[in-house]
Amino acid sequence: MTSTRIQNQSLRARIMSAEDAAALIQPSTTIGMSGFTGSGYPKSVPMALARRIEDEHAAGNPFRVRIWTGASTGPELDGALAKADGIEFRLPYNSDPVAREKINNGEMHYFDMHLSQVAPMAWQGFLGPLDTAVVEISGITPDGSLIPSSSIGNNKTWLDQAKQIILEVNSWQSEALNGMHDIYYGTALPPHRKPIPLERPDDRIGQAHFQVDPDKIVAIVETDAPDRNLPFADPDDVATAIAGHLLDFFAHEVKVGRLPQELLPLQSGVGNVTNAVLAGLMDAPFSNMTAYTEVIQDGMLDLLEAGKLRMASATAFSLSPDAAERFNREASHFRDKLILRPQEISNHPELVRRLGCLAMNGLIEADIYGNVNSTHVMGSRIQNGIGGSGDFARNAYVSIFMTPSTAKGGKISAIVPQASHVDHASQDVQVIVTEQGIADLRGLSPKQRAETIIANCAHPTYRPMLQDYYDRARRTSFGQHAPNILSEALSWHQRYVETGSMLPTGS
Ligand code: 0RQ
Repeated sequence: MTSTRIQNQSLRARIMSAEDAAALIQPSTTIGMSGFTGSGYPKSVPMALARRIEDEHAAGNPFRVRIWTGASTGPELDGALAKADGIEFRLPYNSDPVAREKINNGEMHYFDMHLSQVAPMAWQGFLGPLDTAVVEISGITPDGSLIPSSSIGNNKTWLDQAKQIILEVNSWQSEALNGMHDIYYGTALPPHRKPIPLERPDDRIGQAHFQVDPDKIVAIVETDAPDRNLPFADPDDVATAIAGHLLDFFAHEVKVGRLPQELLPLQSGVGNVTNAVLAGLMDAPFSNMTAYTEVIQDGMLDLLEAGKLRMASATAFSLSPDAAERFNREASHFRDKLILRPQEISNHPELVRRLGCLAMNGLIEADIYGNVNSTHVMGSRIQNGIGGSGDFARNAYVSIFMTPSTAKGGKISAIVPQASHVDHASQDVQVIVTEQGIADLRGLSPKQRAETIIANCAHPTYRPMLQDYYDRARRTSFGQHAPNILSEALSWHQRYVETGSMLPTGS
């Protein structure tokens, strides 16, 4: 097959098989791959590379590579390469279960970092040289410009920095993606940085296509394969209750004049709870809303179609299979309402602060003072990574974290005396929501925060235990600003590690 997607004649000469392209990648080199929340990642070359690595390992030859991406990818990339034991080092975000296991077994290095900082850090030189870019695109124009795919992520930076480029042209991606992207080429390192000229979520400040040096393109592989696209569960009672509390909070903020009727640009993490919030917004009394976020989920397509959401800016899609099919069918309808940007722009602290985003993210655990752990189970096992939650939380107009009040069938409390790892310091956490209720922490001292979180967010099984801890800390703590009992602060986690439950034995 030679796809009509490749319209530049001279580049057509570089079409080859995934195996031949993978053979151009050397052991111990660094590869910048496309991909963000399971969309727009290369699907064919990584699998061919994984097969090659397996063959080399079988022959007794070491072969591992360093992988950089935008965020999470799919089983064909992280899954296949991790299974082949082919990843020596990975950044900046991973949700693949096989890779997660390797990281937690200590077999793979993982640098979990703020997504807005990846491209700047690559330019600063801290990450080392980039040998190869493997980037999925949806087409090549006659003049050799590259039409991006369903995510942008760090692709601009990988294409600019890599010594050689391998492209995957995926004809599964809708042709209507052409024109939806806004690639900003104006970033620079200090002292040459300029303000980013974006004042509204719908501003376009860049260009629709990537420009690359054609001499660096060493291979083009044609594919026709869907993105990862995991199905979402219908919101359960817990997710619906969390969404209800949050939507009541927004209505209240509008009523008292702290938020406009159309709210402020929404940022929404991925997962079932945030999808339930988006579903709830369908019936909520807000219209003409906008989103300035990382990912476009199913719920956003519904809101766009219903006219509740005016437009959405992100760096990637994260759609269920049904929604992906619908998007591909109706992409031209959505085209003028969606903008995909590089992640250093979609997540840029300057822009998040200027636009006043409403940041809504998930958490693993929060402590009674509102320090939030988004990443490490029991302080040591990585779940996914901080992703963009830090980019948004610190700079948002309102920084909201949402979670069921318990995990693992009630064996774990999401509200604990002390977080076993902190991603978001209490100063960056303004509102916590569980199915039990909402804690508005703005303007509160640590003790006021603790009383509000225990009363409003803790599960009834754990609430008396938290209250008891706090009451005793009020009597015995070294300091009375944020009272704690150091010898006990992490005892709930220790109990879980030892017994499989945070509940005292016998209870
Ligand atoms: O594990 O599937 O093995 O049961 O964590 O938890 O409840 O399904 O919730 O999918 O919303 O994920 C914080 C991980 C929440 C996510 C986190 C276990 C739980 C389950 C998932 P199992 P749920 P969610 C934009 C913003 C950081 C990145 C971010 C996340 C699994 O929101 O990765 O915000 N955030 N990005 O059982 C032990 C606890 C637990 C726990 C949950 N207290 N202890 N396990 N789990 N709480 C997106 C991007 O940046 C790309």
